[in-house]
Amino acid sequence: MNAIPQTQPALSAVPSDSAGSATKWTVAEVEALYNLPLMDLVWRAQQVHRQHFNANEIQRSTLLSVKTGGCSEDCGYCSQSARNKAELEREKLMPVEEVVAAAKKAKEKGASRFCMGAAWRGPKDKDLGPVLDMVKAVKALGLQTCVTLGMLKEGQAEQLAEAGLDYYNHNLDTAAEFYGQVITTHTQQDRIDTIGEVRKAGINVCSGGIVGMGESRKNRAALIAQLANLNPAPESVPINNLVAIPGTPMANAKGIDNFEFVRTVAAARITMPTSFVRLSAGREEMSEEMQALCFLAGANSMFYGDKLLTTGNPDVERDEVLFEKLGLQPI
Ligand code: SAM
Ligand code: DTB
Ligand code: SF4
Repeated sequence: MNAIPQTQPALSAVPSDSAGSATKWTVAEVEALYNLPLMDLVWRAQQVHRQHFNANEIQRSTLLSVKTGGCSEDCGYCSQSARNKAELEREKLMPVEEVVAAAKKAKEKGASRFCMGAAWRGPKDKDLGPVLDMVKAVKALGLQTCVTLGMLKEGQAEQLAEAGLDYYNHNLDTAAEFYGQVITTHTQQDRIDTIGEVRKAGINVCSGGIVGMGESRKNRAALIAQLANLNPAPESVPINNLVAIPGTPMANAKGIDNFEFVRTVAAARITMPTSFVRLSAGREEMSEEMQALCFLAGANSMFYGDKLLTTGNPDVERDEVLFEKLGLQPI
């Protein structure tokens, strides 16, 4: 029998100063990854993934919106912006006991991390106290803790660190060049500054973005390069596929092709080899096969639980079936 020739992926896309301590990626280098044939791109992502992780393991985080709606910001994708017209019941900050009850359930169902989200531009000092109590109580259950509260003022990250916070989620969301078309009430630099505060306090950074908002491939590559060039790169990188919510300016966004989403996951994996890449919003609309492709491309984390913040997520039973079919184990 003839040996089947093994084609090697073109290795033109390598980071420009990979000999340096922090690997820097140019936008062109990340675009070159996107331009690889899909099989070669996924093969490369798999190789990188397996150097640093067990490819059969998936980390699971459960989300809870602890303060819903009425946000002052104008993020075009978000149901929780007071400026958007999405149908949503505003809710005050949840009592700590209710948060703890939800965290207990999440732990019983197999989540390892509990992420509490608040629809704020940033927390007022009076709001931070109850959130610190939530962090302490959830941590006491033996769960990793994560919060996403918007922009932090000096000193707030330290208070969160003292309460035992493990992760702070704050996404760069989209490329600097596209940011102003999605959000005008704060800048991407504001977000970078908050990530700096989080780092300074010694909390792990969870930062990623959203695709499918009408951005170009170059914009997507620029976002990935920017995340990878944060020094160090975020420990956790959520890749959200836009959930087009009626009443938001993005309600009729065209979205991106599934394979373009897979390419984005692969580019994140290759450029951030030791980070957890999270298959985030948009999973409810994805087939089992599409999700498996994302795992093959290096995604090794997901939101687990019937709800994201205000929109749906595959229910836990459906996810268990998928894990079983794919032989995936929780971390
Ligand atoms: N207010 C805080 C903030 O903006 O960081 C925390 C909550 S905010 C809803 C968290 C993240 O969810 C956003 O940065 C965005 O990446 C993601 N997100 C929000 N709405 C989304 C949607 N419709 N589709 C996909 N991702 C979304
Ligand atoms: C992240 O990157 N995605 C999560 C979490 N971090 C907070 C939120 C997704 C929200 C999707 C739309 C919604 O449910 O409102
Ligand atoms: Fe507010 Fe965050 Fe939604 Fe923007 S993404 S409107 S900051 S809750």
